[in-house]
Amino acid sequence: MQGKIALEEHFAIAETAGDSMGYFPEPVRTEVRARNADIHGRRLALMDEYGIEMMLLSLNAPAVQAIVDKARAQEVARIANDWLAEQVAKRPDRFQGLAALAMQDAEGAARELERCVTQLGFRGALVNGFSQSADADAVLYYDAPQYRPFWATVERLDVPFYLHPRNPLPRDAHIYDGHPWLLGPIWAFGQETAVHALRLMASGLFDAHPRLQIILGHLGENLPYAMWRIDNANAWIPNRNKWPAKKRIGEYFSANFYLTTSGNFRTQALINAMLEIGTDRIMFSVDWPFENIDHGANWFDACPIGENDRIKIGRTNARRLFKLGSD
Ligand code: GRE
Ligand code: ZN
Repeated sequence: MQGKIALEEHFAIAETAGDSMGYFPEPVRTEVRARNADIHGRRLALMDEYGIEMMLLSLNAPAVQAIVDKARAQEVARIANDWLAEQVAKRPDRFQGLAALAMQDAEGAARELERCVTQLGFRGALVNGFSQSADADAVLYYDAPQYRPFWATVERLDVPFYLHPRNPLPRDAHIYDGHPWLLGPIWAFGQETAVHALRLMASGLFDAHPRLQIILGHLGENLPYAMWRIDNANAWIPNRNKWPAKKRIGEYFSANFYLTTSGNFRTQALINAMLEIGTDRIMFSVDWPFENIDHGANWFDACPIGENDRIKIGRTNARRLFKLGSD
């Protein structure tokens, strides 16, 4: 398919280039580092070759979220966003931006998002899971009350928020002791991100801000497969669990979430996601440079779904959500 849009596509700046490299032994590490640093060379050539008209670009992970010094986290986010704006300005027909945000400071993050959207023309934000903070060794999840004004800003600006994976901190990762292979993209990224998304759904955030739209990668971090059981297990025994939100968890999933195909190029998983959340809420992505454009595009272009669905998932859903034009 020509004209695809891909939206979980990363780059790195000098300050973040070393992040996550532990997952890539040589010689792939050198290759991924080079991919991360490139925008207009090989990346653009591969986009041409595999029918990707546009990438929405975002900083790599965990980057800003793992910087415990609040002021430094804000500085790195700003450096990355300014650099990204310069790259987008060179080829706005092929690249658009998603903002990095130092969520360590909810108010500052809202201000930076507003700057990125209104002054730099960015289309939304991509944040790498919880943020670390030096205060009391905290891990900050965004269902916490101090983030409500931030979410009000996201809703007012009418831009989507991509909740991208990161690993749990070592102190919270004992289940993986002796099995480090389970960390990162193999399992822990998805587990961590799915729980964060469920926290948002249960918190009442989407009752207060019903127009918020959260994007999850990797075909929903396994949530489409789990959604029925979550609500059913909570429904058949009265008063088993209580949460602040007014509706069933699945209702928020269907109304406030979009999924992308990043790094999960599997027809069976796509069809499950289509049945659970619907074709209007799934969008093509690769997860370059950590996954491969040829793997994602070759699978997607040939996977056995209807052509109307391919066009929606490959292009028009993203055009609508990110206000990229109506065709
Ligand atoms: C990512 O998407 O950010 C990522 C990493 C490291 C390994 C795989 C991966 O940061 O998808
Ligand atoms: Zn990614």
